[in-house]
Amino acid sequence: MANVLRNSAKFGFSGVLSQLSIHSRHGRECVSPCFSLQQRNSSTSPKEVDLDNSTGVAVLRMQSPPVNSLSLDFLTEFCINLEKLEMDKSCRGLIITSTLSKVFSAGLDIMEMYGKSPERCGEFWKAVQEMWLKLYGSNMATIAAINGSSPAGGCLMSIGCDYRIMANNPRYSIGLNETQLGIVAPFWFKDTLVNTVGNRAAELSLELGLLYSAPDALKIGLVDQLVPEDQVLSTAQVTMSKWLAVPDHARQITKSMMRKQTIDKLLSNREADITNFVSFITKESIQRSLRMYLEMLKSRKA
Ligand code: CO8
Repeated sequence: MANVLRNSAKFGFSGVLSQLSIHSRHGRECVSPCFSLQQRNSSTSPKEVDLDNSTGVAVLRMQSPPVNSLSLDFLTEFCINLEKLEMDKSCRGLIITSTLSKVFSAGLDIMEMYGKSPERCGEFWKAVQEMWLKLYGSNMATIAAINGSSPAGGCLMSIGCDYRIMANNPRYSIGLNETQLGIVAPFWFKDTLVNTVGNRAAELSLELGLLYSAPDALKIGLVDQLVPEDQVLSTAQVTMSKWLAVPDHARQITKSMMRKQTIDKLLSNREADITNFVSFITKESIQRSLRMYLEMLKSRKA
C-alpha cells in the first residue's frame, strides 16, 4: 500500500486521468482526485464513471486506448481508485468495464516488460501484484462487465472479480494465454484460475495458453453469463443489486473464507515473486519471445 501511495505522488493523477475517472451521479464527496465531481447528465462522455449514492454501486470504466493495456501508470491509478472506493463505506459494489469498442483489456502492457531495467520491471510487477491483491481481496462485491476481448492480465482482472458477465460475441476472447507469449503465468494467476474453473480446465487452459471465445468461456465457467453486447452493463447493474441484497458482513466473511488462503500465499511470497519475475522476464530468451510476439501483433495489422 505504501508503495502505491508513494507511486501516486510520483505519477500524480493527471497522466491517466482520461483513462480512469469516477464521478458522482448525486454530487457526493469525491472518492479520489481523479473522480471529478461533475454532475452526470444523459449525454455524459463514456470516460466518466458513476458512484451512485442511492445504490452504493460504482462503475469504473477503463479508457486507455488503444487496448487498455495495464501499464505501471495505469495500474497505479487503478489501485488508488480501488483503495478510495474501498475506504468509502457508502460504496458497496464495483462494476469494472471498458469504454473501448472490442477490448476490455489487452492485459499487461508488454512494453513494460520489454527492454526495461530490472528495477523498473520490479516496480511494475509490484503494481501488478497490488492490483490483484486489492481486487481479489476487495470487501466490495465486484462484477466484471466484459464488453470485449480480455486476454492474460485482462483475464486476471476479470477473474479477480466476484462475477463475470461477457458480451455474447464469439469474436471476443478471454483466457490466460501467457504460454503463447513464451512466458509463464505466475502461481497466483494459476491459483485464481483454478479457483474459478477447477483444476483440470485450468491445467489445459494454462499449458496450451488457450484463449476462449465468449461461448466457450461460458462452457468452462470462466465467465458466468453471456448477454447481448448492448446489455452487458445493464445486466451487471441488475446482477449487482442481487449481490447487494445479501448482508455485507456475511458476504464479506464468506468471500474472505474462500479467497484468504490464495491471497496469503502471495502475501507471504511477495518479494520472492518479484525477484522471480524480474530474473525471468529480463532473460535474453524471454526478451526475444516478447519481441517476436510484439512483431506478430504489429504484423497482423499489415
Ligand atoms: N501491451 C502493449 N501493447 C499492446 C498490447 C499489450 N498487451 N496488446 C496490443 N497492443 C498494441 C498492438 O501492438 C497495437 O499497437 P500498434 O497500434 O502500435 O500496432 C495496438 O495495441 C492495437 O492492437 P491490435 O491492433 O491488436 O488491436 P485489436 O483491437 O485488433 O485487438 C487485442 C485487441 C485482442 C487485445 C489484441 O491486441 C491482442 O491480442 N493483444 C495481445 C494481448 C496479449 O497477449 N496480452 C498478454 C500480455 S502479458 C500478460 O498480461 C500477463 C503476463 C504475465 C507475465 C508473467 C511472467 C513471469
